Amino acid sequence: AESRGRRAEDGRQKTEEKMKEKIKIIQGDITKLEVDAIVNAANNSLLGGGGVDGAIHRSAGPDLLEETRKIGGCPTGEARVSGGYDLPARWVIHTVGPVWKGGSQNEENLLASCYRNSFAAAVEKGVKTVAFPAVSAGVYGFPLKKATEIAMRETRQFLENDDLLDQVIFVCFSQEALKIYQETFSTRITA
Ligand code: AR6
Repeated sequence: AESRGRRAEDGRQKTEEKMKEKIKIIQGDITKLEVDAIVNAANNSLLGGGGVDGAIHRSAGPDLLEETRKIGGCPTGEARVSGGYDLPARWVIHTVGPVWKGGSQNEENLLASCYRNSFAAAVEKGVKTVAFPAVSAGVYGFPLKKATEIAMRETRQFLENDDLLDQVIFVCFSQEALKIYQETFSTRITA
């Protein structure tokens, strides 16, 4: 029983080391990152909008809109991939988060699906490094702390079962978001 306990503890430590190595939390503008893919917090039309979506379309240039027009939209909780065009990132993974309506409209599961489907899309393209904004936590009103917990949980689950990604970067726009992400990382990932 003692060695079983030790093995379980070794396993936990290994997971923790892997998470610390692969997950990075930074403050900044996601459009500036030289990663294989950045995730966009899009809307169902995929035709652009405000927030991070607007910033991504502005930096990528009009060819992005031309491609997303052809994709023809995306249901909430799913993800679609386009090129990055003038962005430093090679790919944009467009995911559509839920609008927060108080929590009784399946919002948490839909947001978890955004992360799962974005990871699946990243794997499909052979991406090694991917950056996420706080999907749904802006205009769509999802409480940031709760959104962060879902993001961390899904990322941990993915990284535990898959060795295809080298780096997952959470990009926080504000200092406040940075603090929440860092706190959630210490309680959810390395606790
Ligand atoms: N880099 C990183 N994060 C950013 C950036 C940036 N350049 N700009 C904003 N954020 P939001 P949502 C943060 O509103 O809530 C659009 O109109 C921001 O501070 O962009 O999913 C779409 O077209 C926040 O923490 O996305 C949809 O209609 C996070 O990104 C709708 O907004 C997400 O905020 C989607 O709303």
